[in-house]
Amino acid sequence: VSTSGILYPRESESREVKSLDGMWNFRLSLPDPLVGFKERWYMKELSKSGPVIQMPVPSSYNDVTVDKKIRDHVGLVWYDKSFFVPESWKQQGYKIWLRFGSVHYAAQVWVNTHLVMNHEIGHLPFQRDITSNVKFGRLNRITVAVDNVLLATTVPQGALQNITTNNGAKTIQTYTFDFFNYAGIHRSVFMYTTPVVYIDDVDLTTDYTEDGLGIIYYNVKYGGSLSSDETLNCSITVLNNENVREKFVVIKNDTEGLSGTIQIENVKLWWPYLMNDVPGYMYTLEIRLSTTWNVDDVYRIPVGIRTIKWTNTSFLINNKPAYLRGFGRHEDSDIRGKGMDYALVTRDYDLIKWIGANSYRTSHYPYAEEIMDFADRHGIMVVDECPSVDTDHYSDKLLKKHTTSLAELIKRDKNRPSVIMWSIANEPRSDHKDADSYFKSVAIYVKTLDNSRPITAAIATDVETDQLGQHLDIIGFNRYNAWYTLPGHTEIIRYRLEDEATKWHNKHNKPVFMTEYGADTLPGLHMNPSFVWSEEYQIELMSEHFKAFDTLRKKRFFIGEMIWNFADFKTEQSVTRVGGNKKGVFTRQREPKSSAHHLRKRYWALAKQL
Ligand code: GCB
Repeated sequence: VSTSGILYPRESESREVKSLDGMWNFRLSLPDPLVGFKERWYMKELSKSGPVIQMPVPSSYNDVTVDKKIRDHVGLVWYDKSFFVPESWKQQGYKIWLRFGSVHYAAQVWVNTHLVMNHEIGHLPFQRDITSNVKFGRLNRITVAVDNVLLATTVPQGALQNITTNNGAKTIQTYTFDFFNYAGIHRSVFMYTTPVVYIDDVDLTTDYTEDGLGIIYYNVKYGGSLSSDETLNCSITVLNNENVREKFVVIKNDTEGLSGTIQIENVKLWWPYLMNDVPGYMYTLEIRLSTTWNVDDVYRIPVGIRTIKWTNTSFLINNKPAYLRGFGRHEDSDIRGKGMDYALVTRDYDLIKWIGANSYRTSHYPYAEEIMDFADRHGIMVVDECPSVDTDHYSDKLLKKHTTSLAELIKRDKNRPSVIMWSIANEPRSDHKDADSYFKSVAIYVKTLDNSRPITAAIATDVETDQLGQHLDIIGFNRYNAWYTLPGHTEIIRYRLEDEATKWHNKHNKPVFMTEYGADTLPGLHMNPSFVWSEEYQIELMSEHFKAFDTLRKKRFFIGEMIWNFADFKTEQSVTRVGGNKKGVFTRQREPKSSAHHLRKRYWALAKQL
């Protein structure tokens, strides 16, 4: 893992940001998966290699066209785009960076025929200084090869299978996780500039005293090299949410580096939605780095001041116990697949607030930074999950990649007040004999990166055989009583749920929350009495869970409920999925099923009680 930072590109007096989103040239690597490498497609325009189509970025490529070959493609696809680098950027002596928010699953990037980046693991950003590869005042070209193949050593895991067809052998992708393996350039592509000596990374943690003093611990890291006769100065201005200056500090550049403490009187804390009149209060740190011979670099980073604590029975935010009312979700919608889309994100947060939720889990991979920004600003608590889902076939190689995904995630999201826990896995085969030492390593590693937040996971293994819970701070569990287990029998829910949650707590003496429960529901299917797949059944199943949750809440160790799922989403083709997974309380088009109204009553009632 590289030690440099991955700050989100923001323009400032010293930084220009240019979006490379839009239509890119696109083609599948066919018939030979490696033909693009053999014929070196990155040496010239992609359109010179053969026929291309136009593909939107950001977007998954799978559902944009009506071509099944594109939707179900296994292996490499190629993208390219031409763009200008202004001549003025050279005169100003800028460093030029190229940054991808996420390419799934693996990417190789060329700039003007030079290979500049290799990145594996989707859902996470990567960047590189490309100053020496660009041509100023002229047309430049980026070529990207994207591979969607998942194997036993990728995160998440998958396998290739050969099948025989009329036209001979064919390779298909298989995986056990329950969402479509969308691929492509999923998030925005930015080119941006910094001065030669620049703010590379910032670490922020926060605290406050009972008499209203807010405390920000900061550590600023710079990149680029100083000449021997050059000195470095750094200052931080804290602005409130009306952009009025609250504080100004000059940082000493001593042996400790650029680190220290800022105190803010009459602090306004960051509170979750419906826990305070002003949820999601954010200050801005305006960091200015000056050197003798270069232009100053200015970077503004939002910061919310709050504390997170946990005991063996509770989870506290600003020393107040918090009860999570939330969802498991997906980045998923019609046509764009996992492509980041501001209209969709805005609608989703509007629905989250309408329903009175205060939290969600980024099941089963990190979500776009733009989505996380909304969480910070609206006070929505996020259980931030790495892309490890259904982990099986434990190996050292897998462990390395799994921990890399967490390192990249924590580097990206460490300063976000909305992030309240790190989820290190969803439903791993944690009864496997190798799971114990594997997850012990993962958990220890995460603690070395961040010990200010608890770690959790969504466990599906039985309490008795699970090996993962012992390594967590907070236990999350997924259970489908009266769905996969005894479908139709909602009468088992209260007994089983109360029993199991209590067993989790008793085994580990840790707080427990339910990370998944739910029922597939076809909107518009009504049956009385309730029957599986009907809107009535989803409501009945939820009501029984609510009763169990209320009993459990009285026992104090139970800290939250997250229904599966926020909205319907696409999965692999299977006979148990009718047009995808239908456990959403909203449809895939983000309209409510009856269950959304039912959940809304509960979440608002809970919000008022607490
Ligand atoms: C689970 C998985 C989730 C699935 C869900 C289901 O346990 O964590 O990815 O979508 O069950 O609906 O089967």
